[in-house]
Formats: sequence, C-alpha cells, structure tokens
Amino acid sequence: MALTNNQAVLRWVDEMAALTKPQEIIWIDGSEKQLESLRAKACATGEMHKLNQERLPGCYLHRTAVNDVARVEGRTFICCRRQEDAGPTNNWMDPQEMYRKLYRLYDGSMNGRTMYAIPYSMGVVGSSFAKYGIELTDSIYVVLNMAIMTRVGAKVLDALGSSPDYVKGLHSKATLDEKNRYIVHFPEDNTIMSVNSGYGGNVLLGKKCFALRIASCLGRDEGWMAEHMLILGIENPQGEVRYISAAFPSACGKTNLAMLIPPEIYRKKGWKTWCVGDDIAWIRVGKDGRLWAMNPEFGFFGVAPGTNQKSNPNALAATHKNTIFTNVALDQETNTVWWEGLNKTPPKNALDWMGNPWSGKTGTKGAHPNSRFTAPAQNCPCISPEFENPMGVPLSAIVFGGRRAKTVPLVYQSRNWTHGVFMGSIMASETTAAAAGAVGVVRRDPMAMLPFCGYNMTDYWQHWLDMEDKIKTKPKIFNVNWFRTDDEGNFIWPGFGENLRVLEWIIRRCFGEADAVDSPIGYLPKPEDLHMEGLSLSKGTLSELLSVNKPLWREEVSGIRAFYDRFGGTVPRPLMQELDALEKSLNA
Ligand code: GTP
Ligand code: SPV
Ligand code: MN
Repeated sequence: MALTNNQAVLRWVDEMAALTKPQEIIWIDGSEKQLESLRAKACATGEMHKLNQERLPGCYLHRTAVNDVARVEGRTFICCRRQEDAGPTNNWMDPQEMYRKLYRLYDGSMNGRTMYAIPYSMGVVGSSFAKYGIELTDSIYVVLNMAIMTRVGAKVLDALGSSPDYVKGLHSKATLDEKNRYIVHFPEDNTIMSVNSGYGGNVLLGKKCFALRIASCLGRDEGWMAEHMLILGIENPQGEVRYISAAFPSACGKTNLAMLIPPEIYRKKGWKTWCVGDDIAWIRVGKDGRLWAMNPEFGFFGVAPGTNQKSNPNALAATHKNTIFTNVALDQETNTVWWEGLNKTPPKNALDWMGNPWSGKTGTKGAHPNSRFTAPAQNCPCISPEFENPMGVPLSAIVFGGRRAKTVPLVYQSRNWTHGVFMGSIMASETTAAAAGAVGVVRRDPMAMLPFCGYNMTDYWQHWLDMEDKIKTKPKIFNVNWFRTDDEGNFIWPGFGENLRVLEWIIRRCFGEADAVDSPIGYLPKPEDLHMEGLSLSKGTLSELLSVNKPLWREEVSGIRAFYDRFGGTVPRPLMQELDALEKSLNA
C-alpha cells in the first residue's frame, strides 16, 4: 500500500511502474520488521549471506557481479538542455534523447520482480536543510544499504507532505549488461536514472547522484555548496572543539581522517576527535556569518582494504554490527569476513570476493580493492554529538588533498579565499580502484568533484568564488598530501593518526597561533612548527615533505594550464590570475 497521498509522488511511481512492469510494489516504511523480512528474503535467494551472528550481529555479505565493482564514470551523464551547462568534464546527452534511450532499457526491466519504493531524507528529517528523495529499485541490497546510508521510511513522506519538491530516482538492475549501464542525472527535472548496475555509488542514489551531482546544482541555485568532504571535530586539551572539512578524491583517505585516533602523546594531553561525516558535506552560511557543514548521510560506505585495528580502529569497530559487506572475502571456518590489510593472517579456507575457493596464498586478492562496508554512523565510537544537529558544525578550515607521490608538500596554506579556490581547482590525484579504469594515473580532480559536479566546472569555481562575499568569518583553506613516496615507492609520511600533527598546525594557523613561511605556492610550516614529539621521522624526511621543488612545480603549472585550456576561455579570471602569479613566482 502506498504510504502517501502525495499526488506528484503517486503519479510518478505509477508511471515508472507502467514502464518497468514489476509484479508488485512495496513501500519501505522504515520499520525494523520490514527490513528484517527483506534480509531473510535476500538470504533465501542467495543475494545476501548471513554472517556469524555471535561475532558480527546483524551483519551480511553481498557479492556484486564481477563486471560491476566500482563507479563507472564513462557511463555517468549529466543531461541538461544546453551542453555547455554540463561542461567539458561531464558526459552529456540531450535529455529527450537520453530519456528515449533509457525508457527502452527500462521497458519491462522489473518483469516478475518487486519494485521497492524507498522514501529517504538527506539530512535530519523535517529540518529546514533536509532534502527528500524517493528511490524506486528492484534490488533488496539497495533497499538495505539505503536504510543504513540514509534516513528512510514513512516519516520522510510525512515530512514531504503534498509537496512535489523531491528528487526522483529510478534504479533497475535490469540485466547488469555493462554495455547498457547508465547512471544519468537530469538536474533540470531533479531526476536520476540508473540501469544495469548493482554497485555502490551507481545505485545508492542518495549518495553521489543526489547529495553531490543534483545537490551541487541546487546549491548553485540556492546559494550553498554540496561537497565531497569529510567533516571532523578536533578537541584540544582545553576542551575547545574546532571543525574542519576536507575534500580528497575517492579512496584517498576521507573515512580514515574523519575517524582518526590521535597519537598516544596527543591522547595523553587530552586531544580528542569527533566524526561528523566521512564523504559528503552540505555547506551553507549560518546566521552568524560563518560557514556551517552538515553531513546529509546516515552511514558510512567505506573502503574495506587497509582498514585495521591500527590504521582505523573506529571504522573497524563501526563494522562489527548491523553492517553489510560488499565484495570482501568470506572465512568459511568462522563465517566472518576478511580483506587485504585487515591482518597478516588470511583465512586458509575462504571464498574470495567472487565466491571462488581461496586459500590466501594464490597471489590473487581475497577482497576486491574497492570492496566496501556499509555501517550505521551511530556505530562509530567517535561519532560527534553534533551528528544529528540539522545545522551541522561551524568550519574553521577547509582542506583539499590528493594522492601525489611527488611535487605536492605535506601541507600548505592559501593566502586568501581566492587563492584557496585556486588551490582546490588545481588539485590532482593518482586514480584509485573506486572508479572503473586505470589505477595510479595522475589526473586533475578539482575539489575532488571531477566525477561529482552536476554542472559546468568553471561555473562551479565561480560559485566558490562568489561564496566569499556571503561569508563573514571565512574558514582558512589548506592543501595536504599524505602520500609522498621515496624512490622505492614507500610512503615517507606515516599518515593515519599521525595526520593530527598536521591538523594541529592547520587549526593553530586558523587562530593565529602558529608560524609559517611564504613560498611560491603558499604558506608552509617550518619543520619546527609541527609537533613531532613521539614520532621518529628523520629531519631530512620532514624537510623533504615540506619542500617546494620548483622544477616539478613548473611542470605542474603546464599541466594546470593544459587542464584550464579544456574550458575554452571560461575559467574565472581570478583563477587565471592566480595561475599566472604562481608561474611568475616559480620563475623568479
Ligand atoms: P571514498 O569512500 O572512496 O570516498 O574513499 P575515502 O576518501 O574515504 O578513503 P579511505 O579513508 O577509505 O582510504 C582509502 C585508502 O587510503 C585505504 O586503503 C587507506 O588505508 C588509505 N589511507 C587513508 N589514509 C591514509 C594515510 O594517511 N596514509 C596512507 N599511506 N594511506 C592512507
Ligand atoms: C567514492 O567513490 O567516492 C565513494 C564510493 O565514496 S561510491 O559510493 O561508490 O561513490
Ligand atoms: Mn567518496
């Protein structure tokens, strides 16, 4: 039975059902009873596997199709009327043409299946900054993931009332045909259509599709920002909590930084950290003139490999109950899960992520490099008391960063807002397994939004520049790089919890408490400005981490210029001026 009288909703659901032809429609009411019956159903069909309930209560394993393990950027489209509104970094097709193409693929695609209608909220239900969506899907896995990642159920429809203001999302696994896989956004219709995939960001439509691609367009129109950012509170020994948000590309350390545990020496002094969000931030100017960031999600869809008791104990703890694991290895002896980097003892009698027998010694991987856990945010031991604050938290700093073996120093600070926007616009990172395609190739990824910006990137940069005038107390803007390597490819910065040493400098800079030196790229700490107590890192390594290699940066400038050139003269003038100034000072 439909849970609403909202005519706009009912008409659209009818229309989509007439197209996809499911045998029944089930509305997700958000009750534990309904979700439990869906879990049982998914286990009965083999779609999910129930794990050891003593060790992992409420936890399940799911394996996707082998050809369907990551976001597919090449098949992700922004369909607005004018191609220039999508810009040269997005795939585009005329909306009418795309609708026709998709309707052919959806025709009868749910034949004999159940269509689940999931009402969900991004943000606290009923709050002024929450936005609502309805996802129609033929996948129980999607329903159960959405129920962790977002706030779902009848309460969302109650909050929506009779308003037509919601984001429409249609997902069908169809036949999982990768040649006909499409992840399509119609920002002018607040509509998302996903077909022939069953994986993560392709199908959990509240996440990248709504909360970034559609929401970035809403933010442009309504004067706020939707960003691919974690939100973290850092509490100093005086009990003051300062908040930062940080944009790193996919699989570049957001979840890890969002839940970091301070180094022992910091813990002893009383430093604490509080996780507000690990992937997406909706940011707006508060009544007090500061920038406030809130996490529209309700759970974490985190990278499993590399997560362990040492690197991220909080994330690990978060996965010990009510979690769905996707594409990890199954230890058949204990009916628990395993992934590379969990520990040094792979299970002897296991199934790998594809479900094949795996002994841990075959030279193949047990878990897919982009295997994930879906865990309720409330499971995280350091979840912030502000997590459910609909306003979010006030930002002291905005941090950009990526994976760069060379060139980019451990940390540097922008001179002002415009220079900070420039720093975001020139971000680059080595590609990871989070998206289909080659791994380890350096590509420009402005603000970590290259795959997620729902409109023209240069208009997006202009929006960032325009925000300045609206903000009375501006956060300071920084760039970090945890991923510098030596000539053998080993990371030279210890990373993880030790990153707090860098964050401390960042916070102190925001409050005028720490020193810095100027350089062609911005302000850097002197080695003695970072607290290195309790960490054995050679002086040489630290000064290498904090150095600006001019020849490498000159190469960088030509890479940036080539990237800017793709926009055919539409790069905002202040950013062009920053680039010219950078080049000039590198040549001085
Ligand atoms: P998405 O969920 O795809 O957006 O990724 P993310 O940005 O949240 O990345 P995540 O924190 O899951 O980290 C991805 C990978 O980077 C994992 O394998 C981590 O172990 C590794 N990683 C995270 N932080 C650090 C760090 O400080 N240093 C090093 N060397 N590796 C790190
Ligand atoms: C990312 O790729 O940035 C993710 C995972 O956070 S996904 O939900 O697949 O987008
Ligand atoms: Mn992400």
